[in-house]
Amino acid sequence: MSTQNRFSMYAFWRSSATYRVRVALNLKGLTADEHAIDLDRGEQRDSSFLAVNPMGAVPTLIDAEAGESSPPLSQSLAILEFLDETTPRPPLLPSDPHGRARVRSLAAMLTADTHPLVVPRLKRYLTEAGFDAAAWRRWQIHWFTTGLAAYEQRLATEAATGTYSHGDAVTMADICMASIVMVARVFDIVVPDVPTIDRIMASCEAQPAFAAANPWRQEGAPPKP
Ligand SMILES: N[C@@H](CCC(=O)N[C@@H](CS)C(=O)NCC(=O)O)C(=O)O
Repeated sequence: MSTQNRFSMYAFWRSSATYRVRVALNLKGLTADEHAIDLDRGEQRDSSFLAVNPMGAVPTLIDAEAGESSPPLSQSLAILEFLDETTPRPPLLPSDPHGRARVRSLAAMLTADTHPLVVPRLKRYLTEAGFDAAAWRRWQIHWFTTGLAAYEQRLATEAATGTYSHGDAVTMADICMASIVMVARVFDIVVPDVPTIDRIMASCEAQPAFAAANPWRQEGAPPKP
């Protein structure tokens, strides 16, 4: 019997976008063999990796069952939707269109409007443009706080918020929220005054699928300071 895993994934231990896919795989009882792309060493810009993902970013998921003409799967949200369509249980999106739109909107606040502002390629550009370590830290704190405060405001004021960001089951929104809180923690940034996020985060972390995706538990992670 073949022991080869269906999925393999280019990943990095602290990557927020990779964390999203790890949680989704765990929730659905799937696994992926990981190949580390060391973002601190700039391996994402190696020509061999750019041939796999021209954006030079992780995660990138390879599905051994995909046809020869199917490219690697990139973009964490596209991967989450792919996993949800191919392994529907437990669902990562609600069943009604308004609910799905709300969850996708919450997810996009953090994955489209927050996360790209704190990735290594942006740090590299701003550093070359004159940012020192203190300016970068102020920048990180500003954008993590802006994104999570806006997310908190929606959770605290919208009736659809429940045990989790949308109702009483984990959705894509929680995975994205946790991915941003986690990477902020890795950078030792704690955003204050987000009680709803803190409450939901505690519920997420109590679940094995989230706990197993903790960045500090991944291969390649340095000892936790
Ligand atoms: N929108 C992409 C973001 C991917 C991304 O930027 N990943 C980061 C790690 S979390 C990365 O690989 N960055 C490399 C760089 O910025 O040079 C997704 O959701 O997958």
